[in-house]
Amino acid sequence: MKLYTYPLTSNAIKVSLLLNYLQLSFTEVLIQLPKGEQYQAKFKQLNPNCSIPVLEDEGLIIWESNAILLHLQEKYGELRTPDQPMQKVQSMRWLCWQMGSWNKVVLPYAHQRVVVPYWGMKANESAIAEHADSLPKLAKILDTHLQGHRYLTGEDLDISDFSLAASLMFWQQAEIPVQDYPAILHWLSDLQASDWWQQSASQLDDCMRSDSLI
Ligand SMILES: N[C@@H](CCC(=O)N[C@@H](CS)C(=O)NCC(=O)O)C(=O)O
Repeated sequence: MKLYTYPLTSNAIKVSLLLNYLQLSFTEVLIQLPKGEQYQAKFKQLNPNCSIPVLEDEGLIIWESNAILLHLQEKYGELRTPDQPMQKVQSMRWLCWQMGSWNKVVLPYAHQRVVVPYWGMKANESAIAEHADSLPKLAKILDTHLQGHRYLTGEDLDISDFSLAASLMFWQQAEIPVQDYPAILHWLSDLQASDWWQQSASQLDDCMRSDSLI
């Protein structure tokens, strides 16, 4: 299994979290986004969108990070039992919400305040401000839901947890304003305490310290 990735982005982090959770071994192929490697013809053949992450698994090429999570869960995770169809629907709902609503608002924080400075450039705060007004509404929806559930689809960890929590990996450093949403923080600290989260966080930390992502 090969993962084409640039580990410092939340769409890549969510895949790394799940791979570590499932304890799957894979070869990481670094696509240097700051050098524009995503536009090279060879990579474009894998993903015509010119974006990471891309998973190659036994000849199957999968792009779109949430589709990768779904594939890993279906092939290597515990399959959902047929008597829980609503859990699958709930999972899909949160995955759609993450990609369609949450990402647009939350992703710019870490990108502008962590990734861009790491590349030696100045954060563009207006890219954050463009959607920042929507954050309280979305955070409230997530927080209210989590008040009644340990994880997004109930008592069991789900791929939608990986998908949404990945974007909060750098929430303090990026000053993503979720500090007033106790259920989000509780859910996040539960995830952060796990071995697989710690493993992904420390792999990311090692990459950043070695300057291998520039
Ligand atoms: N919806 C896609 C988004 C992929 C995406 O935008 N990836 C970014 C990094 S998070 C990327 O590769 N950007 C490169 C570029 O835009 O040039 C997914 O979830 O996989």
